[in-house]
Formats: sequence, structure tokens, C-alpha cells
Amino acid sequence: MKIVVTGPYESGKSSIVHHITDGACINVERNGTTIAMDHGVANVDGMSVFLFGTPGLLRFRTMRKILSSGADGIIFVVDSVDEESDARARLFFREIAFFLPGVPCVVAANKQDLASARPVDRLRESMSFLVGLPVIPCSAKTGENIDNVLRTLLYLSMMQWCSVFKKMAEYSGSSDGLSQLMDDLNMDREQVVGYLRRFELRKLLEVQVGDEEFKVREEVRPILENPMTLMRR
Ligand SMILES: Nc1nc2c(ncn2[C@@H]2O[C@H](COP(=O)(O)OP(=O)(O)OP(=O)(O)O)[C@@H](O)[C@H]2O)c(=O)[nH]1
Ligand SMILES: [Mg+2]
Repeated sequence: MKIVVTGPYESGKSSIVHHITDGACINVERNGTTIAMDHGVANVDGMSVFLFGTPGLLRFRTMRKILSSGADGIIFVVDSVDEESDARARLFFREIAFFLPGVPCVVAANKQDLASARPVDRLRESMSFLVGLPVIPCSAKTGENIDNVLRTLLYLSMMQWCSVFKKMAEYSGSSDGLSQLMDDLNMDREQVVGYLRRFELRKLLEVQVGDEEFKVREEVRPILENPMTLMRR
């Protein structure tokens, strides 16, 4: 799955990508400020998760647009300490809602290790635009709850696709898998091939070029069949 990590300047986006990927990530930065992106891949229960952290300076909007393209989920990072960051968070939130309408989003209320961190209800009061979204208190510094943020988001993202995933798991390895998907999902060939390519890119399955067959990766089969397994830990 492709996850974009966005939010205002200095809220901790790069630190979160760094923590999730165990440091195996790149950060294109200058003097500690991301100027292009963070990128890394994490493995969650055998599933590859491609993370893209965005720059937090307003002027890098084009970069955020490029990085957001095709994302399956959003980690929206806010600074639990700095009240002045809230107004910037509002601008970013409008931007991401424009780039990725309807895409699942979980809010990471970061820097909770600091004594001056505001609790979630105070953050909700100050940032009313967060209404209806899960807000999870966490710390990229200590790692507290970061796994929870990621798993909650993956669960929400995968639930959006669950009827498609169930069918993919069912017809995996079948010699006419593609036609069976077309029938069951009531879609034309182009649409189904589009889905297969999308999830092949995300390393959930493999498709043979020009073939009627696809295979889901065995290690991700339990998640495709039941995304709830992501939350049982
Ligand atoms: N105490 C504490 N500090 C944090 C935490 N997360 C990030 N920081 C600090 O906050 C500052 C900004 O962190 P970054 O991860 O670079 O934030 P960013 O959102 O990527 O910043 P930009 O890319 O410049 O927008 C750094 O000094 C981090 O060490 C946290 O959970 N707790
Ligand atoms: Mg950064």
C-alpha cells in the first residue's frame, strides 16, 4: 500500500517515516528541513508499505501533489505542543482533502512525550476540522503508538477495498481468474486490469503480462481475506 505522511512544518513527519522504517529511509532535506520527500518501505505482517513523507513548507505544494498521487491512505501529523502550528495544519488539511478526496486518514498527534503536549480533546477543540477522524496520541521520539497509527490506517485503507481483495484471494492462481473477477465485480476488462496493476505495484499480487491469471502473494493472503488481522496484535 502507498501511504503519504503529511502535515505542517516541523510536526514530525520525517521522524515518523524514520521510526516506521527503522531508519531505512531517505530524507531529501536541507538543514533538517525536508525540501523534497522522505521515502522508505516498511514490512507489516508480510505486506510492503511504501511511505512518502512530504515537505512541510507551504511553498512545496507541487511536490506534495506529486507525492500524493494514488495514495491509499494518509497519516496527517500534527504538533501536540506548538499551538501556532494549528493554523498551518488547517491549510494542509484543506490541501490534502483536495489532492486525495475520500482517502482514509488517521491523525498522528505527535510529540506526546513532551510534558507540554496537549491531550487529544484539546487538539480537537483547537482544530475542529479533525472532526470524524481518528486522532491517536503518539511520539516519533519514543515510538509510542506509532505502530497503532500505521495499523489503524492500513486497516481503514484495506477495508475500502475488501470486496475486491476477497475476490482476488478467491481467484488467485485460477487459469481464468481475470474473467471471474470481471463477472463477480461486474466490471469490464480494462477496469479489472487497472486494479490488478495497481495492486501489483503495491506488491500484493503478481500478474503475468498478457495472461488471464494472477497470483496473490501468499504472505499477504490473510490480510486480503480479512484486514481485521492487522488490528489483532
Ligand atoms: N520531543 C519530540 N520531538 C520530536 C518528535 N517528533 C519530531 N520531533 C522533533 O521535531 C523536529 C522536527 O521533526 P521532523 O521529523 O524533521 O519534522 P518534519 O515534519 O519532517 O519537518 P519538515 O519536513 O521540515 O516539515 C525535530 O527537531 C525532531 O527531533 C517527538 O515525537 N517528540
Ligand atoms: Mg520532514
